[in-house]
Amino acid sequence: MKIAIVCYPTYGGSGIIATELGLNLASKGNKVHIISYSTPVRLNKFKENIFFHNVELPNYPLFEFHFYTLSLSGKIVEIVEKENIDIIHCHYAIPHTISGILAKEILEDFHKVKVLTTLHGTDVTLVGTQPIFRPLVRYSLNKTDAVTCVSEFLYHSTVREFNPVKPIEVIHNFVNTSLYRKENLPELRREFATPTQKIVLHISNFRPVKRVTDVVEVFFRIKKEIDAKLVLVGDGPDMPKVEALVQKLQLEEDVFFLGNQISIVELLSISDIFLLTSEIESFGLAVLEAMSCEVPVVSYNVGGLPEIVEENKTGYLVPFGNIEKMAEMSLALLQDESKHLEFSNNARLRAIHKFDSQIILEKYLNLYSSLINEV
Ligand code: GMT
Repeated sequence: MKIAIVCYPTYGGSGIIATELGLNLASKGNKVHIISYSTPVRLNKFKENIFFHNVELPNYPLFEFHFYTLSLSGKIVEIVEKENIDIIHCHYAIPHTISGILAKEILEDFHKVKVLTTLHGTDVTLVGTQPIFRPLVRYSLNKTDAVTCVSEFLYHSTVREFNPVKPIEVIHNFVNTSLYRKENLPELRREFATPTQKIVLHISNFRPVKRVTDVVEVFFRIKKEIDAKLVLVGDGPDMPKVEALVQKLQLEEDVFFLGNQISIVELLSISDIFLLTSEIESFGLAVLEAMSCEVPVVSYNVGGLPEIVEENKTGYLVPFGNIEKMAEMSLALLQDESKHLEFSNNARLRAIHKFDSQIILEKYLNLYSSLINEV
């Protein structure tokens, strides 16, 4: 099959899933063309059958603002024609599906192509519900040839918000469990902690929805009971608030700010627990990556997280905003070695049996085939 994948390139789950899907499809002999405004972070080395196409933004005195949606449409038209594409797979509705639908309409008389939309979360829950975008998301959902959601939670939110005419399939996000597996890295661990100290990890894009200050508050409470270090990976608008809180709580010696990191397997491999404090999370890809590397997760019980984290087996889900409870459950894991080991094993097994890339890839391949064969 020949597939064009349209996605965001930056540090965010939708771009990561889109790129990993592309890499998996390419490894099975499909031709994959990734279209975005810069090279996605996980497309960092040459791989057979996968190509990147950059969307250029035209400069003209009249165009005070860039027309990304239109430029993207133009690029999709070019690639579909040149590469004889079967499916345009748009990750995140705004603006990718709009551009995909426009490209399909432009090509209508001479090249038949299908548009598939994968909704990732905030394209429905936050961006999609803004009055300015709501009609655009509704249009996207009704005009695209098929829609998938990355969790049951997102499926129900989409039906509730948009009541779309087309059936929606849930295809969960995935992880390559062969690549995301715990490595033995004692030297790296020593750079962060002594053998008796515990390592608490958080990875996100530091946007308000992630509530990273809650992570610091939870760590502050953990630290009162046991010797531990907090490793923060990522960057974003809330970073100054997080830094200020670390200072206020006098945790400077115990918190590592690592910024954006391309390879996180090593950091997951040396961590004891993963904390996620988002107020909403349609899936929470970082949580799945942690589980695949045997790291138990403590998060708020929101969005699609209960579909991934199994309460009292692979981690704990605590009521939203309850920092005390999150600290208590984190300590329950960090202070009980046999429970920690049991949860670590359970987490890895759940990632392998339910969310491995090979299982999920089959679902996408079946959907692509049924779309191509549809008249
Ligand atoms: O949060 C966003 O707006 C970005 C978006 C993305 O592009 O990474 O995140 C969403 O998609 C991810 C991949 O499917 C999910 O793992 C995240 O849970 C989801 N974010 C939210 O629902 C807040």
